[in-house]
Amino acid sequence: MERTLSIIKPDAVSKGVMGKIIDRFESEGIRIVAMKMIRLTKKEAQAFYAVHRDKPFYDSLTDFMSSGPIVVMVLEGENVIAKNREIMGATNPKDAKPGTIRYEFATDVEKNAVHGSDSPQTAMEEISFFFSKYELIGTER
Ligand code: IDP
Ligand code: MG
Repeated sequence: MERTLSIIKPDAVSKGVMGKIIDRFESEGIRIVAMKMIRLTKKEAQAFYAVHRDKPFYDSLTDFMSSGPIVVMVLEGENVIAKNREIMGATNPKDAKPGTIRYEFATDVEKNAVHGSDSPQTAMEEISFFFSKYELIGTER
């Protein structure tokens, strides 16, 4: 059983498609074991995306990610890291397959509706960036 971090980004929250995105996960049999709505500061967005700090889009991306509320979730299921990436679709919605979340709901390559961890290591780091063990259903304590 695997866990991954999912974020519904500010563009999707402001478009009013939170429920539709959550429905996609539930329809695929993925369990949601933690969820909250928050708004990141610019500094927090910079820390979350630190891996991209040398990219030309870093400043704009972190402005966007701190521009409004987001929904952070922990998804659980078999192979859920890869499965979520598949349901999300390609980073650039122009390359995303029909039926994927980004095909349906993304605005452009930056405002692309959702985030998903890309490996077991980043999933663990990203989950603990947002959640304590008290907020993760089914975590022993
Ligand atoms: P991912 O979200 O599909 O894993 P990453 O390459 O990790 O894609 O990039 C993180 C985020 O940075 C993307 O989801 C998107 O919001 C933004 N981003 C990636 N590439 C570009 C770009 O070329 N221009 C603007 N923003 C980008
Ligand atoms: Mg990524």
